[in-house]
Amino acid sequence: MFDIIGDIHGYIVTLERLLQKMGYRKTGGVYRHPDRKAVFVGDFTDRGPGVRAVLKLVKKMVDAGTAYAVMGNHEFNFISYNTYYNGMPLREHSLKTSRQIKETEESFKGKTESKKKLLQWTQSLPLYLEFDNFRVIHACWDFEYIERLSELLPDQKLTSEFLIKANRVGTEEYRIIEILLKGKELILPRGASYTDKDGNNRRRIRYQWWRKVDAETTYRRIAVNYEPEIPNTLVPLAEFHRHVPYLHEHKPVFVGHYWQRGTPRVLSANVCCVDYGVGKCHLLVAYRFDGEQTLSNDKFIYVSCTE
Ligand SMILES: [Mn+2]
Repeated sequence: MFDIIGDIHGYIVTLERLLQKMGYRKTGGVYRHPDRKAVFVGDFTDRGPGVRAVLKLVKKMVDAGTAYAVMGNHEFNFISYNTYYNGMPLREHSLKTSRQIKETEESFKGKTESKKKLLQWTQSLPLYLEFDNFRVIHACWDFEYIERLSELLPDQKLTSEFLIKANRVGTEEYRIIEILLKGKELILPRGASYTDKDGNNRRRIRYQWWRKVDAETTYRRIAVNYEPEIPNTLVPLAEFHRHVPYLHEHKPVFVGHYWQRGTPRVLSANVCCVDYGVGKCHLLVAYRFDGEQTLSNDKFIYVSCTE
């Protein structure tokens, strides 16, 4: 069976502690478990001190068949920042983007060959995984966009052409990456805003794409993370014209990305987020999945970050 592991963001020591706590042992330079496999939900890079080591560890496990991994939005940005087209990087090198990727770039200082190899491997990661009885994606399982993606990229690997288009606002490729790797958002009514965990003033909320919505749905109640400043006013139903809830009869789906707080708990009977914001005293979390259709809060395992 499978251990689905949340966003790591360069915290290598914490990752090794979680793997050991779950019974994985390093043999022949690779972590493995006698009868389980790990599944990583992406976001290996940025923030922590050991980005290169995390990428190496995960790649070794995937290459040896002891783990699976999907791409997160931070890997997408890492690739785009380091890919040039007509002499320009696909993701601009502004103060903001350079600050976001600082720890990742630093971990590769003087390691040009290693960076090239790991960038190539990162670009080969699938955007989603579908198993017999569960699914994995970094942020949002949307049937329509996943079908469209599988038409555009039949073998699931990001091509240069797709990557170029996906960095251009307004293209279908851009939209696919936004939805699958960053989730769905709603723009707040005119004049409304709130302050997020990093102190940024925001006019958009990430919303619970898996939920059923109706005429009573408010911005505050449908937001993924509760913030008292989000207005409790009704969301016009027209905002949900493309909304398809993730019904309970669908296979369980595991995501990262959403930086949950408190004691780990499932988002619904068949939707589970394993991102608890590792770093700054938060948790690195895994869900130990044994094929159940109804997920349980008892199956989380975690370590707190000490790096
Ligand atoms: Mn993310």
